[in-house]
Amino acid sequence: MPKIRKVLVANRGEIAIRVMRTCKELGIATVAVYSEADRSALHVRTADQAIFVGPPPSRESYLVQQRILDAAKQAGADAIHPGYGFLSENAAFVRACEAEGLTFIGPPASAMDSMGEKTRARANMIKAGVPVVPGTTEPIPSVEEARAYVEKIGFPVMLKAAGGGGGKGMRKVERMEDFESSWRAAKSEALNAFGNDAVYIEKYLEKPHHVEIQVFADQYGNTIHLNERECSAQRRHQKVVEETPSPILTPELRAKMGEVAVKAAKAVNYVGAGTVEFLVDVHRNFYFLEMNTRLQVEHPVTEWVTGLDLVAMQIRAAEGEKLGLTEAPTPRGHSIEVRVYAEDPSRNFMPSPGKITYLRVPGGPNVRDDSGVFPGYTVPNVYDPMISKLSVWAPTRREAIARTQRALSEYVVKGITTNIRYLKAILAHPEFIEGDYDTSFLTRQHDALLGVEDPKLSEMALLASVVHTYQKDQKRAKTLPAASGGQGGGNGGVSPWKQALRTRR
Ligand code: MV4
Repeated sequence: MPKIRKVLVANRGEIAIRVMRTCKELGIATVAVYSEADRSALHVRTADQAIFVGPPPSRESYLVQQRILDAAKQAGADAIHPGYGFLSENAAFVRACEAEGLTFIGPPASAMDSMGEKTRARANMIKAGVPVVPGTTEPIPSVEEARAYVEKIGFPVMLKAAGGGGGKGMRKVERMEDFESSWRAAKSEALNAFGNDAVYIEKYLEKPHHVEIQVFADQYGNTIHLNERECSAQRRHQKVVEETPSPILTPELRAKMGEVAVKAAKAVNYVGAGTVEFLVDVHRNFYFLEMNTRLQVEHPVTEWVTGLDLVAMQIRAAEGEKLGLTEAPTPRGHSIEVRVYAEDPSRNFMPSPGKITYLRVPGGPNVRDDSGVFPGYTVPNVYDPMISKLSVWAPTRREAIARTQRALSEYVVKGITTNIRYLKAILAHPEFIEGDYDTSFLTRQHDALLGVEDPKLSEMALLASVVHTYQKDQKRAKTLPAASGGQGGGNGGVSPWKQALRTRR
């Protein structure tokens, strides 16, 4: 198989830049694609060459397969790296690349087919001996049959869309009275999100942890795992903080989950970088949830503790090189990643696009900032508002938390609102520091993490400011000639504490 000499990166933002960085180190030329909204984006400036692919909406640019293929041919690229999202898990696109003689840097289309549809993936995993969450392996054809099944397994249950994962078309149901309306809601949401209204049923797991295993395979069936990532800090099925090792895994559980993840990957003849997601329940039983057939956002934490470059490994695997490793490297130290978003936590995390007028990026020992922005850049409102992933390494978890806090305190973004304060609050929260936070953590601690004012503290602050103002006025009254109206400094004789209350309320 020939070496890859020129890669078209079919993505934007930080991940496009991440992929190009490794390409450069390997002496591989890079081609960016960009939409109308990304003319001045950093990934365009980072690439050796850039090709326009259409209007701002990704449906009309980054997702148009033929435009991406045409761009690759026009540039003379021999391979396409899809990043994450967009076309990265689209089996039809993989086949189209192959038909055009382009190397797709990722798994084969057949592996995507085996894992893309959730009920099929569950059936495949059961056949391979991988534990899945108890439930059905077929979509349920009617609400009557669904009810009958739930009578058998008991409440609570989770209705899930067969067409895709990520929490869309998902409904928890606790009582038969709610079943029919939840069933309808799940079906219509599933149809909306995936164009497929098929829904299946799982037993509901209480307060599970989300732990995922990174796997890697070459084209010759050599498959290993690269340990886990703890991803339980999520809100609305968006990961916010990821870390490795997971504070809840023992070496035994890690080995067991790693072995099962390798079994899952082998069962679908996986090639390249993939992730097997598990839910871990309170008894530390683990169940297959889904497999992500792509390089994931949070891959840097795995790179930190293994010392590997996952993008370089993807490229070598695509070139047909044999995997150098025969087993999981023992993870070294601890790594944490936080996702920096252009969003306003105090306004229900509404995206906050706009111009970055000032930017200071953290640095120093063992700090990595995977960013897609620069000072003067305008964050567009048509794409995901994640502007950077900040990741750190330290010998221990405690030190990694301290280092993340230190790095976050160096981060200054002006002109737009970010979630940086929210991230600091998560890392300072006793439940996070304790290390046993489950997937309900961010929802349960919503108010505490937003720094919703403690009424007692704000009353104290008010009192302090009143006393301060009063003392200042007293001092001025002694040193300066009296202002008109006498005491109170020209405020019509209104006492300072009343003034303070007026301005506050
Ligand atoms: C579950 C579950 C409890 N029981 N399935 C959410 C996203 C999707 N990937 C699967 N999800 C869940 N599936 C059963 N049978 C709880 C969740 C869940 C969750 C999972 C991972 C991370 C965050 C979460 C937040 C709420 C619910």
